[in-house]
Amino acid sequence: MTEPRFIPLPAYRRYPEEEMARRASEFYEEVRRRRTVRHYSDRPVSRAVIEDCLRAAGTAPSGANRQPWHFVVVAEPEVKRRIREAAEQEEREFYRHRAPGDWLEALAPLGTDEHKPFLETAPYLIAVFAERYGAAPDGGREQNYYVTESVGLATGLLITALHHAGLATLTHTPSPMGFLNEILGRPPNERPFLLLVVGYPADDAVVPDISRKPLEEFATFV
Ligand code: IYR
Repeated sequence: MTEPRFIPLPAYRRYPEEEMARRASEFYEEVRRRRTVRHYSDRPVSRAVIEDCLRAAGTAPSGANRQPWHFVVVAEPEVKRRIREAAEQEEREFYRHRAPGDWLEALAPLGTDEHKPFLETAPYLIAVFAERYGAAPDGGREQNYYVTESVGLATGLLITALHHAGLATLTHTPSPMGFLNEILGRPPNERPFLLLVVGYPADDAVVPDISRKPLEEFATFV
């Protein structure tokens, strides 16, 4: 058994209560401005910004600290084109045949369909993969834990970091997404989790007129 090693908690900051309240409220004001965007500008985005946002994502807590995520950042137009082609093929099936009526009804307020031009317009697609198992030092399989939860937490941080930097995102989940392994050359232990579209919103971007639940509806204090 490996013995645990401990260090004093590094870099923790305790704020005076007033400042804490102000920070909490300001953060909420910042994140509530985030909207999922489906209309993108082709304006380039600095790779260094994407790298920092990925570093932020990589600070997420994970089961047994396995950090079971891998992010593939796609900027190459030909690769984006192939991803769009494969995604639209799946989406056509979804919207025309696979989706049950109640699912289509639930999506109706969003106005989505099988056309995904943003997969080529936006400067970056970030394919998020979940490492179902890792490689042990002896070449065998190393079990990962709470993989979906861990990758979800990292992706949430990534979306928040990108928003904080002034970029728009779209959480896109073509289903099934196996084509991402093939196009991006990822190994079979990595399960595609979602595809994040990243860039500046188009000048004429519009978003669905939908609202968020008030706190009382989604939180209970006992
Ligand atoms: N993957 C499809 C359908 C879709 C599903 C859900 I759940 C959404 O919140 C939005 C869309 C698409 O991307 O169009």
